[in-house]
Amino acid sequence: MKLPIVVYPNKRLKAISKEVTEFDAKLHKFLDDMYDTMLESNGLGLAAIQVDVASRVLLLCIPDDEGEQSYDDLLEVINPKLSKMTGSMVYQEGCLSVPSFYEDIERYEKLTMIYFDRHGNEKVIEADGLLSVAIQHEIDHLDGKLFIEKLPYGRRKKFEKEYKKLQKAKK
Ligand code: QAP
Ligand code: CO
Repeated sequence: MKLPIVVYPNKRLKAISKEVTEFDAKLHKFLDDMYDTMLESNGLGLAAIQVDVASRVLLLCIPDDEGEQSYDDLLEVINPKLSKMTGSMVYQEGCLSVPSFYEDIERYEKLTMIYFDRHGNEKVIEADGLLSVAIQHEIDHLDGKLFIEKLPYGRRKKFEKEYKKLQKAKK
């Protein structure tokens, strides 16, 4: 079931999400609904707060070399913690909660993430490139942060102006 997406400037996106404690059927149904929502919206990542649930849950599904997204590459991430962040890279990011806007953002190039899967099993993954960038973007959501907050003052101003114009045109 597809869930409605919360979009900027909705203040719910600033909520600090809480750790998951129950790895039960309700969580599994929610993860399945998040997956439907992400795919139907053409996303490669989605955090729970983007569908108005303040839990430390996120999904990632990075397309392969042909640009295909497959269920086999789905990463369900619960209560993540980052370590061993190294290097830096710039990637043009977007966000389902900031529709039709893309900007270059600097992030760590490599990192290690410890997290739990849907059954409460602890996992470790080493990530670089797009996966590393996407992990950092989604974990920022769990802490109430959006990628546009990383823009320098001038570009942020330009964004606010263009975004307002776009929102008006949509109404
Ligand atoms: C986060 O973003 C991300 O504006 C996931 O009209 C993005 O899935 C991490 C999307 C880039 C790393 C690099 C955005 C779809 C999807 C839009 C997304 C839109 C339709 C964004
Ligand atoms: Co996002």
